[in-house]
Amino acid sequence: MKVLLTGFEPFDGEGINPSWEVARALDGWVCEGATVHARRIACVFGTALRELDAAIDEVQPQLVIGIGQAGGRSEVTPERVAINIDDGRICDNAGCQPIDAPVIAGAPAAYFSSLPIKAIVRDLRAAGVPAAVSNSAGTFVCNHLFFGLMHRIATRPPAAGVRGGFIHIPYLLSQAARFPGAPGMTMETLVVALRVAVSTAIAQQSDIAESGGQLH
Ligand code: PCA
Repeated sequence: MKVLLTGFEPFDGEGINPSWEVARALDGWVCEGATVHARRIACVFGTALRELDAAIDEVQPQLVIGIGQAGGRSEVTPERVAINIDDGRICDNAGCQPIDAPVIAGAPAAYFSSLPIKAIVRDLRAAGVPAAVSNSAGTFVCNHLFFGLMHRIATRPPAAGVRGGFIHIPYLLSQAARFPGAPGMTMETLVVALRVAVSTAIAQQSDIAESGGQLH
């Protein structure tokens, strides 16, 4: 089994993006027989989806977890839903700022994550990591990537039983230090968090495989 973990390049004037730092820290990690493959994605509308498509074609994963920075959040937050809207509060890294545009014209309004988001939150908290389900991934490039991922899984499954979703993570402490009052987490905590999320998602995959594809 292969797991694709994506992280984003820095954006909005930051020099670092914890999502890529944590993804690449887990590159090559073997969890319950599954190997993690990390890929860095541009923080650019459109390009991000082309890079995701190429990574899925190359890796052929059974599980895809996108990771993104959510500056200001104090918890690790598995996202429940991706919506079919691009609406940039700021420009992306190519200077584009779509407003009220669909991610994919003609696609459904929204897709739900197929990760076990409640189980991930439970296991994160048990591991001592502050966590909560989030009901909005925003309308910037993270939601764009999440929506594109779920649309691809729904319409062009790379393999039977592929599951996917998105997890937002807080600033690293070094970033938070530049915004007084903003919460942050250590790299160590973020690495633990993503290890827990991946292993909980894999455990769910194994349960599904053993039950012949039926969720229970
Ligand atoms: N966070 C942004 C885009 C890239 C990232 O890491 C977002 O939440 O949309």
